[in-house]
Amino acid sequence: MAIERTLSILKPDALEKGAIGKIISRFESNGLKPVAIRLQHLSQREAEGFYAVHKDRPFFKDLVSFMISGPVVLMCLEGENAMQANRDLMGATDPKKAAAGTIRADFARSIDANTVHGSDSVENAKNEIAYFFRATELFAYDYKK
Ligand code: IDP
Ligand code: MG
Repeated sequence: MAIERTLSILKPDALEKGAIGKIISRFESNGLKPVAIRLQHLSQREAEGFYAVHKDRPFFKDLVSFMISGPVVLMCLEGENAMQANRDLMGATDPKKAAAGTIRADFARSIDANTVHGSDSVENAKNEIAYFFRATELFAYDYKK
């Protein structure tokens, strides 16, 4: 299987709860290595741009206001099958429907405050990583060592 990269965002509720360490630990113990990490308070423009695909959905306004309600942790994760591996660890969008043991089942309180974002395709992952990180900010692990 190929080494892939995906974008993860720990949403404001993750920081509010003091849960970022526990969540990052789940990534690390499941073969997902951070290759870039930054804590940032997104502006409205940045959040709207990131979620532009959802701009016509009824929840768009609430989603953007939640995402700028506090700082987030932006991360590029790398590992085998990273996009799907991250989605599996996250669980379903609605925490009520998320499988037991997933991040959203364990930490999220609602579909709005659902703790984590993860890219949903390898193609989208490339664009989402480039939206927040310059190529020079991504650490290149040497897997031959
Ligand atoms: P995902 O985060 O699991 O990929 P998306 O469908 O891409 O889910 O939606 C982006 C975000 O928008 C979700 O994480 C969630 O916070 C919010 N969202 C999605 N659907 C709803 C909804 O029906 N009501 C309220 N918020 C929603
Ligand atoms: Mg999505």
